[in-house]
Amino acid sequence: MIMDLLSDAEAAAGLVAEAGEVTLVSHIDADGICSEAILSLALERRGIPVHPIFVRQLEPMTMGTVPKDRSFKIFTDLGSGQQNLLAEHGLSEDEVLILDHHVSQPAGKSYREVNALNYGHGKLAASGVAYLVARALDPKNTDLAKLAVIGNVGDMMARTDLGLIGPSREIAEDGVRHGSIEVVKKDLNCFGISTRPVHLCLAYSDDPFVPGVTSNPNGALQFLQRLGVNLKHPSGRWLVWEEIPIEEKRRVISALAQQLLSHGRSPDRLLAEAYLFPGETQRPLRNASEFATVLNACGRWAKPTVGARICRGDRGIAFREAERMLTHHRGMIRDLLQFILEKGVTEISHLQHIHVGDRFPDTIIGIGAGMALSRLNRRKPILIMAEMSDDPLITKVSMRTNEEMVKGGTDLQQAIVDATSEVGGSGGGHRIAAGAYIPRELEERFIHCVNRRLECQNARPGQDHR
Ligand SMILES: [Mn+2]
Repeated sequence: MIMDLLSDAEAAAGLVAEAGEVTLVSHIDADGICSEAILSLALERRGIPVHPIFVRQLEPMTMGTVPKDRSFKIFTDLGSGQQNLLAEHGLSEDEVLILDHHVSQPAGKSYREVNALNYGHGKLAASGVAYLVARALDPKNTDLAKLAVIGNVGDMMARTDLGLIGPSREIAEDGVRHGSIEVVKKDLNCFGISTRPVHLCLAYSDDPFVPGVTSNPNGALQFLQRLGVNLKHPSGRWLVWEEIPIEEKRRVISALAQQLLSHGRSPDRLLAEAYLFPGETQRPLRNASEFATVLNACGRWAKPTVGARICRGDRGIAFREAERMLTHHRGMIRDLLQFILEKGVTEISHLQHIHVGDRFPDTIIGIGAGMALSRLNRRKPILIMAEMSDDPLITKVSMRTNEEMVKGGTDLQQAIVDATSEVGGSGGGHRIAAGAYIPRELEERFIHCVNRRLECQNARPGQDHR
């Protein structure tokens, strides 16, 4: 049966419109925070009271925060995979709506669900689904397209294809028509175009890996100086990529392409589509990926509601609090990166792994691992483990790989799901980044299970394909 995403979003909007009051349960990451903001704003505009609840994951303990009352329960960016918990909690089919993009696991009851995956859309995050429902509720809600784009970019929906595709791309077009989004078709595929000094922006980016520039701030600085690019503002501060004149941007891009080609590497991933918000005065909020990072920092430091207020337009108290969290977040990640590089990873046949114990919060280990990977063996995924502060029997696992390995057949989501089915625990994610919670005493076995899976995925391990 071919299901139609838009008509199901309309049906969902019909359900929502009839609700007397709503309890909205959402995830704490950028996609979850944007999903919450989109739906809450759309509901408030109709005069429907909303009570939002943010959870790190939906499990028996957090289900306890979902009230057993007469409110209509909407789950965003979670719920599809935990329908058994909803049923155990005693939620009936007519009081629940799930808007999600994680693999659906029906459990007895047939809860109403709009899940991008069920329509064959692998690149539409929950905030995109929430937006389609909000737009069906009232066409005026197209001002919320910006939040959907932030959520989608935050969930890496634009990563593999170097831009949003399908329904999420159309949502970005809504934002362009509304005037809140500017789409730059061929911008530098780089994080930090609105906040980082240009040489650091280049040095900290590893997709693609540019020899002499990536992970090499001094090399990047010299590279730009040789091109005669003006890197400083008359006041003496560093310019950011966004501020560089277009002719100089072109010069940098073609020099980077040359650099890649001269090292026998492909310039395919040098450019990507960027989603800018010209109306924003605060630099970290001027493009989708940096806005998403601000929201993720709020979520990871247990302040999702601060992110939610920023989504609603707060550029005062909430934004300043988020900035402090971001500074703290970056400092912590820098320490983690240094720790990984100094302690060193253990390399086995198809992956490299490290355990950070209780030194770092489990919510940031994946980011640190991703950053460390470009300075380690780039042909093997990294697996990082941390103790869970609230449960000593559980270990949090994060894995990261890069686009080159994904192209070669690596699929971390599959490897992690298969390994958890053997060892126990739960896991999921994407090809390029995945995570799991596993029993602590089975760490070693888990590592070897994942290693075996990766071996199957890549028939010619450790060989140079270049
Ligand atoms: Mn999501």
